[in-house]
This record gives sequence, C-alpha cells and structure tokens, in this order.
Amino acid sequence: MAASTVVRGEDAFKNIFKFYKRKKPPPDFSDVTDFSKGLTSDKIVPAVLDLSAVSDSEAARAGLQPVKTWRAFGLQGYPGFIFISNPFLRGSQPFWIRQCLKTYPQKPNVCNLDMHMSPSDTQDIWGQSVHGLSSPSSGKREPKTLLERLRWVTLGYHYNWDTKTYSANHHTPLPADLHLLSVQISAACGFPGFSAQAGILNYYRHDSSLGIHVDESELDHSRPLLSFSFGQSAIFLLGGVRREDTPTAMYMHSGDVMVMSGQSRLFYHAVPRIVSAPQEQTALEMEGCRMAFSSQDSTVGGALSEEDWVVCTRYIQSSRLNVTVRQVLVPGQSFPETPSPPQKTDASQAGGHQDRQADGERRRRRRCDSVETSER
Ligand SMILES: O=C(O)CCC(=O)C(=O)O
Ligand SMILES: [Mn+2]
Repeated sequence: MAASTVVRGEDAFKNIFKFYKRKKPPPDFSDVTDFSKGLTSDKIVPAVLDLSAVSDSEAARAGLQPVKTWRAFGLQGYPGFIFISNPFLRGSQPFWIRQCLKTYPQKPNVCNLDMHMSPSDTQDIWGQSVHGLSSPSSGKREPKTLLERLRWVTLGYHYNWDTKTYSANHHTPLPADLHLLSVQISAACGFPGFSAQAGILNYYRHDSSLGIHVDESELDHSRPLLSFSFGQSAIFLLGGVRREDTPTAMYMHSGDVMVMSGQSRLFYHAVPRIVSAPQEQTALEMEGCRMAFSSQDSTVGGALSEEDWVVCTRYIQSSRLNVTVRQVLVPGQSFPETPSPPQKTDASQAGGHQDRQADGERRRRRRCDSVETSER
C-alpha cells in the first residue's frame, strides 16, 4: 500500500508520518520523491540559481562544487523551497561530519547532555567517545558512548526548548566555517547578505524521528532556513501552512541541502524515519576524503587524522546528522524587552532552574524519539 492511499482529512500529516515511521511491516516507499534521480516527475522543476553570486574558488573554500554544476530543484506547490542534491566536492563531507561530532559539541556550545551532566563531564564528548567508537565491537552489549547519546547541539543564539525563544543574553559565536558555508548557499539561492545567527544540530540514530513542527521562533522570516544532511538518509515530510495539509515525502541523502524560503519558510515539516544509505555511498564519500588527504587537495580545513576518520566512519554507518542554520534578526532588529522575572529565594531559584532544564530535556527527547509526543 503506497502513502497515496493513506486517509486524508484533518489528520493527513499525522497519518502519513505514522505510515513512514512504521517498522513492521515496513512501508511502501514508492511515493517518496528522490531528487538524486533528477527531474523524475512533473512536480519537480529546475531551480534558478544566481551563478555569479559565488565564485568557484569561494565555493571550494566551503567544500562546495562550482554553483553551475549544482543540481537544484523546486517543487510545485511549495514556493521558495529549494532542494540541492549534494553540492559538496567529493571528499569534503567528512570535514563537516567531523565538525558536527568533534568541534561543534564543544563548549561554549550547548547540547542535550548538559541538561543532566556536569560541565566537566560534557567538556570533552569526543575524547570520551573515541575509545568506544574506534575499538572493534566485543560482541557484548556495551554502554553507549557520549557521542552516541548526543541528540542536539545549539550554536550562535542558543535556542531555548522550554520557552521556544532565542535571547540576546544567550549567544556565543557561530562557527566561522559554518557561517561561510551558509552564506554561499544562500547567496547562490538568491539571498545575498544572509547572516547565519543560530544553528541547531540534530543527531539521529536509526530509530529516531522528528515530530511535526514549524520553525517560527526566529524573529525574521524573510530570510531562508538552511538544512544540511550527512550520513544515513532520511524521509523528510514537507506540508503546508496548516498543520493538516497533506505533506510530500522526499529522501534526504548525505550531502543534500534544503533551503526553505518565501512561503515554504513557515511550512510544517517532520522526519518520520531514518533509512539506510547504500553502504557503498557512505564508504565512497569517506574514501574520497582519504584521496584528498593523499593528494593534499585543499578541501575545507584539510584532511582528517586517521583517528578522526575511523570514529567518523563508524558513527556515520548508523547515524544521520542534520544541521539547520537560521537568521534570527534582520539588521537593526532586536529582541523584545522581556519583563524581569519575579524575585525568588535562592532555594526556589535553584529548584526552578533544575526543573526547567529537566523539562526541556524531556520535551526535546520526546521531540526526537517518538511520534505521538515529539511535536515542538
Ligand atoms: O533533520 C531534518 O532534516 C530536519 C530538522 C529540522 O526540521 C529542525 O531542526 O528544525
Ligand atoms: Mn524544522
């Protein structure tokens, strides 16, 4: 039974989400759009890019192919939605994968583990996971490494999962390399002057999902939301402005980039399922990086050390990484004044803080791990 036969109406999005999330029997994927195969249906149209916005050498600095070679698509009925099928140079994805696993989870960035662990325990997530992820499996059930327990990291203006807001007083610099990548993608898509101000990284295991939501916490919706995916593939559902609008299902493979702008910027979306990428594809991409190493090519940030390569390869064999980059404010805009919270005693303040954090973590976990309760 294909998704097109799923009951529509008020619960269309929810029903299609459940359809693709189902484990047994596995769903029929025949209705899933696969942009890597090109213009396979009349709903898919070529997207017009600004070929002069990014020079070939600028693109290469971010690990991207020349813009003229990108395979970029739009989807009828989704104004402002642009899908770029893996525009990365062969061998540059491992650099971004390592950034997501080794660099971006470092302090002062914030991650889900901070919610229930002390700062000293989350100081070196990578260092504490290297041994577990690089030694051969003993065959016994082993405790998960911190990297395997990582679910989200926030960058720049740190998203507050409790209040669903960003604020001026919780901000750290967004990594310059990710800013560069985002500026180039957005410029090529017709958005010069994009400022990457906030990032949310999602770490998906094979059984993770992300519930139906819309990203509207940014104060500015005139700038695009960018999404980068690495590792295992996913089914992505893109709906409309109303929660009940029937979504279109599409694959997101490693290296794929999505731009949600215009009307699509505020469309409901979700990730009901992670699907295995062809083994050869992941291996080929990781090997590409070794070739870059041996030929000393100037891919972003240079080559990976042997240890980094082993850990990233092992991790990515069963996981998916997604990075969304957002512009929160337009120039001249500032956060609204928030009334100062009522004064509390020390004891109630400490308790309240712990509660909020624990609650935030629960909400976030629900958001990542289950259908019924994973809504933002
Ligand atoms: O993982 C994805 O592809 C989507 C992520 C997303 O929608 C989000 O973080 O807001
Ligand atoms: Mn989203």
